[in-house]
Amino acid sequence: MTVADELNRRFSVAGARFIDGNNGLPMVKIANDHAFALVSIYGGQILTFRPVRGKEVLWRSQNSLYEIGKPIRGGIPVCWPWFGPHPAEASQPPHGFARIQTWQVDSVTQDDQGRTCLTLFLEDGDPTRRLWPHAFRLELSVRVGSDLQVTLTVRNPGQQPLRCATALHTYFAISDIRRISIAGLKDRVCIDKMLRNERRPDPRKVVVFNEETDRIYIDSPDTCTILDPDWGRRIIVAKEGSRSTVVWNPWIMKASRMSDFGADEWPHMVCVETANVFDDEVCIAPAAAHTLTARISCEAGC
Ligand code: TA6
Repeated sequence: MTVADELNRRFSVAGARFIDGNNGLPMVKIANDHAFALVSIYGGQILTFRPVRGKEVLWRSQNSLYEIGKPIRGGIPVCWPWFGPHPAEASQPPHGFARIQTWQVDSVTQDDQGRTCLTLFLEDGDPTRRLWPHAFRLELSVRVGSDLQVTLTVRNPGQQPLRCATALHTYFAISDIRRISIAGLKDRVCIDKMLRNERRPDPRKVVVFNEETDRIYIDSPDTCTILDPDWGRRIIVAKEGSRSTVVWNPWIMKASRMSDFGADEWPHMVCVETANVFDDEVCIAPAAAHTLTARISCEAGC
């Protein structure tokens, strides 16, 4: 009996089925009246989301790896408890360890609107305490309807305050990075990682792309919209509990240096990440919790 078989035995709900996915990793395939989605239990990572009347919303590399201990390139990786390189130990996994651990399934249900609701969780254990000596519980709640709602809750069961960075590192599928723009970040202070983390407000009404772009917009709680005229669609990224927005495209050279990123894929993705990083890291009191939510929807037109 595989992990998927056991999960199907424990959780049986219309519109959701556990499968042995890529490389045998346990995943849950969701197909309801609103949308299709695929979620990897490994990493607690949403891999695809496609409304029944529309194109795929999330981007995933053709070269993604599906190996325990390595992150899956694409979808919505969970970056926690640090963002980017580990602040002190270069040997630690980038973007924390949550995306390279196998999570557990807490519940799978269908609500009264036919939306599929999945909750996964990850708790501290020997593998995580070797990397980060704190007790914690992460809960990822995914609601698949005509929009995709993702909520990450960080609980602090310990006796000491828990300081952490969090990001839903969402990869969006787009027509061409040189033809899209992102609205919602005007006048927000941006930390530009391409300019040695220089900080300055971005006065532009929309962010456009003509080179490698790696920017953290701090104190940016607003909804962002990806405007994609060639595909005639807008992707709306609304959020709660998030004060940072990270915008990334590796462009040609950086993409060519990543083995899990196809050489010709860089024009067809953009990351708009719902986060609390850098100045916006959160400090969670003992017995308290912090919740961050992204709500992703698509509209026709631009
Ligand atoms: O969110 C942007 C970023 O921090 C970039 O600097 C780049 O490293 C990207 O994340 C991907 O990181 P990964 O560890 O998934 O290759």
